[in-house]
Amino acid sequence: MFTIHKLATLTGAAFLSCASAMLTAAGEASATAALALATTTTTIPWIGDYTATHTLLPCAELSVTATIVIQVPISGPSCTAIPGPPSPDGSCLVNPFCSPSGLNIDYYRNYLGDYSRGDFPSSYYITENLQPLDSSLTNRTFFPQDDSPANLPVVYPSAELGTGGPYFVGWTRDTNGGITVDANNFTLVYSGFYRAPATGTYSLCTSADNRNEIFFGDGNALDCFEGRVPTDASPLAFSTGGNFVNDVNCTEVDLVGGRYYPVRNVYGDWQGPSAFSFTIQGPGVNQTYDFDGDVYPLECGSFF
Ligand SMILES: *[C@@H]1O[C@H](CO)[C@@H](O)[C@H](O)[C@H]1NC(C)=O
Ligand SMILES: *[C@@H]1O[C@H](CO)[C@@H](O)[C@H](O)[C@H]1NC(C)=O
Ligand SMILES: *[C@@H]1O[C@H](CO)[C@@H](O)[C@H](O)[C@H]1NC(C)=O
Ligand SMILES: *[C@@H]1O[C@H](CO)[C@@H](O)[C@H](O)[C@H]1NC(C)=O
Ligand SMILES: [Ca+2]
Repeated sequence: MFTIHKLATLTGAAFLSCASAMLTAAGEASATAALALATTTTTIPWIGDYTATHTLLPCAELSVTATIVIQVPISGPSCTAIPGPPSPDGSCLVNPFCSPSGLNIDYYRNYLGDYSRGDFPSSYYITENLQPLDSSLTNRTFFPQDDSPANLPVVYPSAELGTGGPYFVGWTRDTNGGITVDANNFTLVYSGFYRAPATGTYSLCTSADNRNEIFFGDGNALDCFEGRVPTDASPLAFSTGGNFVNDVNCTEVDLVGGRYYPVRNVYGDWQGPSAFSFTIQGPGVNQTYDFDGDVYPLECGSFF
């Protein structure tokens, strides 16, 4: 099947040769040749699915005139494949003119002891309708392990945690996209689209102090139709860490080259030192957390 963007209708007996021939939807060269011979050309813009095979009759069977409909696919900006459907492979439609300016990174409030500790849900930033404290773009999904500061005043703001919940006043750290956070406790959401460079099986891996959840694909990272982010999705993988031990967890996904897959990482640090890594490895792609040229912000999505 094939999405038709333009139909050219040709009328005229001159076009028909004595040989039998088949014109198919993909035959752009045939379509061009046919246009050159046409006596009448009518172009009708049309969006929809239409699979066509037209058989030209031998001369002996010809009546005086005939009408041939030829499908002419729209030509893309640089001959890249026409984007596939949003599902079932999990990819979204993305504006093909959008440039890979990075993933969105949004910094949210995460009270000491909340997300990334226990079963506090990662969807809280949506269900509580939080506004980001800061937002930017980034091609990188990694920041290294840090340690608690030695010379800052300590308070214990959480009644529940008591002395188990020290808060170092004035402690900050750099993360990604130029965003500096309250290093004691914070949440970062990385979201956008990953354009798979090739078809094959990819491995998505993460480690975190204290927790990261990987959401990937249509209906999981976001809904490709409306762009809505689900609050009830289960992550494809998650990892937890702390006390300088951050184990890696991975998941595998089958991707089609050239398609755009929505991805969302919800990272949290509920207390103390922090660290984060999200990597992708695939066919011809070494494991990396640097995605220059391969990631697109949410605003590039074609939603309805
Ligand atoms: C960190 O936790 C403290 C205590 O709950 C809170 O006052 C502060 O707003 C939190 N910082 C962030 C960035 O969430
Ligand atoms: C890795 O994921 C499994 C579930 O798939 C989970 O039980 C385990 O706790 C995770 N490991 C870490 C370090 O979070
Ligand atoms: C992947 O890593 C190997 C070994 O370091 C290197 O030789 C190769 O060029 C890398 N491939 C890409 C696509 O970066
Ligand atoms: C991400 O990489 C692309 C391609 O190199 C670049 O154009 C873009 O400015 C980068 N974005 C950020 C936030 O660095
Ligand atoms: Ca921590």
